[in-house]
Amino acid sequence: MPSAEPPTGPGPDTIVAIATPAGRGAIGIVRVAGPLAQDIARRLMGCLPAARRATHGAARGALGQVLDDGIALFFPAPHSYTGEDVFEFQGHGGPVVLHSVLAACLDAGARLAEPGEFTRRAFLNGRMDLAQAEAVADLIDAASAEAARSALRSLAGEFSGAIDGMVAQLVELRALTEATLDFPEEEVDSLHRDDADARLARLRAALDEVLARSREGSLLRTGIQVVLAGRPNVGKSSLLNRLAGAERAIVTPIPGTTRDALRESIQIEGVPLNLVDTAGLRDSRDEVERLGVERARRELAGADLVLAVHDASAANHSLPAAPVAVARIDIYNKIDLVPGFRIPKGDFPAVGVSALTGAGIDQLRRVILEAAGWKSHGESVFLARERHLRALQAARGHLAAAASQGRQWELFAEELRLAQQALAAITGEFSADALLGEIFSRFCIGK
Ligand SMILES: Nc1nc2c(ncn2[C@@H]2O[C@H](COP(=O)(O)OP(=O)(O)OP(=O)(O)O)[C@@H](O)[C@H]2O)c(=O)[nH]1
Ligand SMILES: [Mg+2]
Repeated sequence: MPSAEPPTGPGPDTIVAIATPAGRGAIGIVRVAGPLAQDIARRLMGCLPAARRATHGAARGALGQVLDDGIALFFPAPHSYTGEDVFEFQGHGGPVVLHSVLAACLDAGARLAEPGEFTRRAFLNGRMDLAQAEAVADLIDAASAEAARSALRSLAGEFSGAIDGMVAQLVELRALTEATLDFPEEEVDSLHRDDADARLARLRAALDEVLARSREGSLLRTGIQVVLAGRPNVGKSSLLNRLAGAERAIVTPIPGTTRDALRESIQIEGVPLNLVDTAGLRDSRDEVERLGVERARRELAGADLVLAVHDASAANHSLPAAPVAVARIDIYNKIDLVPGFRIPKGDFPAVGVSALTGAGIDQLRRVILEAAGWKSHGESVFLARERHLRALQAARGHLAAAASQGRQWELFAEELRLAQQALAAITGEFSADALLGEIFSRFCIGK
C-alpha cells in the first residue's frame, strides 16, 4: 500500500529556472521559488518589488553590471503558484540574456529546478491536488482546442470535484455501516440494508458516469489508432488523402501501389486520430509487395479501429484476414461508379463513400467517432490519464464486490474502504513518492 504523504512545508531549497521555451523570443521569464526568493529579488533588482505589482527595472549581476532591463514581479507566500515566495523576472527572450539572469540567481544561492518541480511544490503545499497538477502538464501538451478546454476544466477542479463528491458519499456510507456494526445481525439488517443499498446504487451510477466521461476524454489525450485495410485498388490511399485533406499517399490505378504503411495525424471534432494506410491485402509473388502486406497485418493487429475498405463497383466484398477483436467499420468506396448502390448487410457499421467526389465522407467521420467511443459529450468529458482510468476501474470493482456482499457487513465495509482508497489516489491523497516522481518528471523545466 502506498504510504500517505501529508503536504509538507516549503522545501528547504530555493529553485530557479527559465520558464519560457528555449530559443529566441520577445520575452523570456526566469522564475525563482523558495525561501531565498526575496533575497535574490533584492540582489538582482536592488530592492524588493512591491507584492504582485509589475516593477520596471534593471537586473544586475554580482558586480553590479546590468544583465537585462525588464519587469520584476514578487508574489509573497502563500499566495503564489508554489505557495512559497516567488520572484519572476520578465526580460528579453534571448538565450544569452536569460542565462546570465539565471546564473545570477544561481550565484545568489538558488539551484536549478527539476522538471515539474514548481508544480510539484504547488501540490505538496496544497495549492492544487494531483489531478489538477497533471492538468497543468496536459494543458501545455494539449494537441487540440478540445483537449486544452478539457485540461482547463480539470485544472479548475471539475474532475477533482467529481472524485471528491464520490469520496464524500463513500465516507458517509462507511460511517453509517461502521456505526451499525456494533448491533446484532438482525437489527443491522433492518436498520441499514435498504438505505445502504440505495446509497450504493447511487454511488455506482455516479462512478459509471464519471468513468464514461473519463474514457471518452482519454481519447483526446492518446488519440485513436485507425488502420485502413482492404484489397488492392479499392481506394484506401485515396480515402487517407480525402480524410487528411491533402495528397499524402500515392494513388494510381495499378493494384499494389502502397507498400510501406503510411501514417497521417488528423483530427475529427478535435479528437486526434493516427490514420494508417496499408498495402492492399492479397497473395503476391512480388517480394516488396509481400513485405508490405506483412506490415499491413502487423498494423491491423495494433489498431483500435479498422476501416475495412471495399470497392462498391466490385463483385467481391470480402476482406481477407479481417481482424476480429477490434472495432471495425465497412466502407464501400467508389459509389460514384454505382448509382443507387445499396450497402450489403453486415455485422459492422457501414458507409458508402466516394473518395473521388467526397460523397459520404462527413458521415464516415461521424461513424468513425462513434465507433471509437466518442459521443460528443464535448464540454463534459474528463481529460483522463491511464492512471485515472485504472483507479476508477478499481473503485468500480470494489463497489461491485460490496454490492454482492449481502449481509456480511465487515466485508461490505472493507470493499468501501478499498474503493475510497482507489478514488483518493486520483487526487493524490495517498500517493507514493515514486508515483509523484513519475508524474512530475514528465513536465517541462520551469513549470
Ligand atoms: N471512381 C472512383 N475511383 C476511385 C475512388 N477512389 C479511388 N479511386 C481510384 O481507384 C484507384 C486506386 O486508388 P488507390 O487509392 O490507390 O487504392 P488503394 O486501395 O490504395 O490501392 P493499393 O495501394 O494498390 O492497395 C485509383 O485509380 C483511384 O483514382 C472513387 O471514390 N471513385
Ligand atoms: Mg494505396
